[in-house]
Amino acid sequence: MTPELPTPRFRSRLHDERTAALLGAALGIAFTTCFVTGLLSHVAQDPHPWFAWPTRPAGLYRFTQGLHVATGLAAIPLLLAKLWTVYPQLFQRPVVRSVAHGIERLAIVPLVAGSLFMLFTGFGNINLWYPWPFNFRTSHYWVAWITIGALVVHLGAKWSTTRHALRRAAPDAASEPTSEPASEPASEPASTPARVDALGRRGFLLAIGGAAAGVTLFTIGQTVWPLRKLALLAPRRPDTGPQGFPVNRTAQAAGVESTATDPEYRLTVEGAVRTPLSFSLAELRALPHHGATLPIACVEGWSASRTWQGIRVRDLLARAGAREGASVRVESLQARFSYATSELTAAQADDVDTLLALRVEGEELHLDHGFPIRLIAPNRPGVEQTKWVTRLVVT
Ligand SMILES: Nc1nc2c(c(=O)[nH]1)N[C@H]1C(S)=C(S)[C@@H](COP(=O)(O)O)O[C@H]1N2
Ligand SMILES: [Mo]
Repeated sequence: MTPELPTPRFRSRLHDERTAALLGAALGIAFTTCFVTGLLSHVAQDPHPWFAWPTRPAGLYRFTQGLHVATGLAAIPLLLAKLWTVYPQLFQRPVVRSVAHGIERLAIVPLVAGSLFMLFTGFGNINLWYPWPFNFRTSHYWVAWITIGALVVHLGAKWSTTRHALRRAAPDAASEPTSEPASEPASEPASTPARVDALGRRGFLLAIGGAAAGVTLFTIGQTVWPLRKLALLAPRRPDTGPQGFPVNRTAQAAGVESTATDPEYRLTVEGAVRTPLSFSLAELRALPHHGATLPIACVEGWSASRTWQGIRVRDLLARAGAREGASVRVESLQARFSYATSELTAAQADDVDTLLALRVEGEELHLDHGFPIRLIAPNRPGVEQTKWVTRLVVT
């Protein structure tokens, strides 16, 4: 087998193939899960003509997006450890041994750069921290494809090495000789990282596995309710905020404090309808109400399930004489913001649990949760659960 260790400087077993293979396998699983759940999130947000994101199960998006953020976060310590394990290969000589080897090494560039980009931008996004000039969603989406493409090339190139390294029983630390490089630059000082070496591979992997598990344990409570008290590292706790659950954008930040509390407030139903409708808040309160227990599942990974009471969108559509199979644009009082409106597909508009909610857990909605009314519908990304709704446009 070709030696992977280029210089005596990197004799540490933490840089060997088995360590790299184990971390690589863990990363492969995390990245694949993160990629698939990320694609689902895009499908859920941009309806595709050939794939309708279902309205049931109601908590599906909560699960897939919770998994997306959890696997992305767990991948951060794994990726840093993996990069540290394999960085000696940067000094491998000759730089390129063959065409296949050249392609394999070239694919490392988009793989490493893409992975760092994905984890960094994702981490920034869940903290509502955007220290970059480009659009998060578009770049996070396209770089994901580049990264996963590079990962496929990398897996193809490393498949047999990895399998071999994983199959081999963990060798005894004292007896196994470190593979020697074919050519070694004599000038390299032999400075073994002794402290880490003493830790051994098992200790290193345990520490990294522990870090990944710890990150998961201390953030997953943002979406797994029983673990909410442990969500110490998560930017949001699902039980914190007005009425006991989080707010992403307050009424003040959205600039709707006065319009939402204006006595002249009205909800209108217009567009492709036989009878356009218009209601005051008092009239909305007098309409038949229904209850539904549904989560808000933010794309940033937190979620909170609540029991909402409000008016069924399908009832309003029937009253307005909308055709069967109509879709609906839901508009907020909020101006000039890409998420101030959202679309309901025909299936979503027709669902018995798609509500314009006036109340949550029996209380009138807090202004920051969308007073006087907000949209809440099953299996929708949180960003599409529009607050401060003032108009339904039927299409
Ligand atoms: N009009 C409007 N609606 C909105 C938002 C917004 O910024 N403006 N934020 C959305 C996002 S990103 C989420 S996760 C939920 C949060 O709902 P909550 O504040 O009631 O918890 O509201 C959604 N509805
Ligand atoms: Mo959100």
